[in-house]
Amino acid sequence: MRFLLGLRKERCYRSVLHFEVGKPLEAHAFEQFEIRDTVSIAPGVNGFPKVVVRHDSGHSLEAYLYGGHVTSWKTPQKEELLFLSSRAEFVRGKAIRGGIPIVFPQFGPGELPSHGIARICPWRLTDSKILENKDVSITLEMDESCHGGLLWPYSFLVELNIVLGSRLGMTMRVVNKDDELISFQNAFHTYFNIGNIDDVRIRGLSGLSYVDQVRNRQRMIEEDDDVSLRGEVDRVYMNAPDQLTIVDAGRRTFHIRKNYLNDAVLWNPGKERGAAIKDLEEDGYQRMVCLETANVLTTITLGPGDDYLCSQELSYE
Ligand code: TA6
Repeated sequence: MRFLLGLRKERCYRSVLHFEVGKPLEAHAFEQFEIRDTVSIAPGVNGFPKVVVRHDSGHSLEAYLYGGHVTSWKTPQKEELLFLSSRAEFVRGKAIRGGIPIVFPQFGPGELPSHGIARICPWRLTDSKILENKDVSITLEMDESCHGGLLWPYSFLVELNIVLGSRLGMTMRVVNKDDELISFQNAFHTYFNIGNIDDVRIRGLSGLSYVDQVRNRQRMIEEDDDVSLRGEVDRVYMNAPDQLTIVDAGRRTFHIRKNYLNDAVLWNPGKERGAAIKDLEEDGYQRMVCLETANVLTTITLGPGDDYLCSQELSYE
């Protein structure tokens, strides 16, 4: 693995007037990856294929091939740990609101659709297995063929390995298959399911410098050990520590561990902005918090043939 941080390559994006998102995927194309009582492929909302994974501990998850998108992660007591909007739209060309969208190769506004193309492309299931420690692993991948090579004019591969045990591990591997440098941003844009935003505190951010997206991208320093969210919050924390915590008072605590992801994004739209998001319920903002492990202010640049790996691991108590 070899990668350079911080370089940005300028390249003209092809102008695309009409964009068709990949070819439709059929669940039965991936039946060979089913494992009895452990991994199954089923039609999800609007017939979009989803992979359902069950672990011996009773934990389960669902991942849509559309977007390589984990939409559900449940405890053995069937309590949902991720927030998924009941108004989420499962339509081609639109991202699913909630779960764990994969952001790649662009985070913010730019030439590409918001948060890039990975979350609006069909992915393929390429592997499933039960590991020696009994955790269940599935692997999905996407490349330029998923969007016809139109939106991002490079040859690449993104592999997403998802491991379910009593924790949820996700590893993203990006391979540069082009003969030029590629530069990108990426993120696991996790929507955590919480009781009420007023009761939530984030730990691990104290002392960090952040860009405040709701205050004209001002640079600020986080002064709080326990960060609360009042109103709209949209911040990119630089050089965030690899261990972060969400305390959802009286309910549960989430632990987030990241590797080779430099930044952490904290987002909640608050009441007014939340109400303006069509695919979010009016009170949806109260029941979700996004704490994203990301490269936003950091850009990853890969030379031809090089690859890059990063991961996050989620657990709770
Ligand atoms: O990650 C934070 C953020 O970029 C916010 O600025 C907010 O707009 C959010 O993600 C959701 O973006 P989306 O494109 O999914 O509506």
